[in-house]
Amino acid sequence: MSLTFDKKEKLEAQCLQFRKSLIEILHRIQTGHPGGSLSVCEILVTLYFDAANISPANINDRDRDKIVLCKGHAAPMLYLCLAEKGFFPKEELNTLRQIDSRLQGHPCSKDTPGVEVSTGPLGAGYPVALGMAISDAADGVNAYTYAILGDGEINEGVVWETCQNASKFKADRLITILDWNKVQLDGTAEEIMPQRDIPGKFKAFGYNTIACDGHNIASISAAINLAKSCKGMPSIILANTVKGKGVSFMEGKSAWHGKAISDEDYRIAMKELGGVS
Ligand SMILES: Cc1ncc(C[n+]2csc(CCOP(=O)(O)OP(=O)(O)O)c2C)c(N)n1
Ligand SMILES: [Mg+2]
Repeated sequence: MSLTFDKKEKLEAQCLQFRKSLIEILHRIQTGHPGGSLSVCEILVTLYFDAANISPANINDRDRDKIVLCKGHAAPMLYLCLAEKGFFPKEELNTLRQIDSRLQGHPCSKDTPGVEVSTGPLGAGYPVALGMAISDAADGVNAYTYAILGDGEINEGVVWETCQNASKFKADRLITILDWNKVQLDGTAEEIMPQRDIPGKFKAFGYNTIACDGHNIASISAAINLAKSCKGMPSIILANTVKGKGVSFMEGKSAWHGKAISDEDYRIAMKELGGVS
């Protein structure tokens, strides 16, 4: 289904609100991962609030969609989505990364309602997502599994083992989205490990590749629709993104992968985002 103008505007407003909440929470707790959370914002919002059939009401249903945030360090943005969906009270967001909180630095499926797979070790979530998609297909379940990878994450060998299998098993119900911000933990992707032709590599592994603007809700939504229409092979959406998107001094900077937000940084960031609301 294509996105209506009203829905697109609503989701854009949601993204801005999440960016503000993220900066507020991470400033308060003086820890966490702003860069990769800001980068994946529109991808998660499009999935949770439009494309994917998933909610607290259907979480125990076999035929609902699944969302696996493989790049688990972006957990704060995932938690904002889950709280907004009603998986847990929004007040709980204030306990992020505290001892005994259900909202740890990386998502835990055992403790946190709505978290599909525990992730954090890069690459480890992807084969699990594929297994879910294959198992759904084998059981005739009418559902999609969405897996979100980071570009640093795809340096993990297990990602490519998963690709081989996704291709072999014609996993057309696995829709992978690459948060392609070209920046990793302490440098650019190019500096850390030249990755060469990423679309060409996925194509060589038997994937249908689709490009989109990962900060444009309509572009992400259209890419998901294209992926859904592709049969007999897995699809990957190469979502062009900017690490730290929305806060000028964080954009494209690996330093903001996981850095505490000072009072001054907080003041500037919130001003740029339009102030506390
Ligand atoms: C197996 C493994 N190695 C190293 C790390 C440490 N680490 C956490 S995030 C990260 C960089 C990830 O970069 P990317 O996938 O591009 O994420 P994003 O830019 O979207 O934040 C690294 C090296 C880890 N979590 N798991
Ligand atoms: Mg990256």
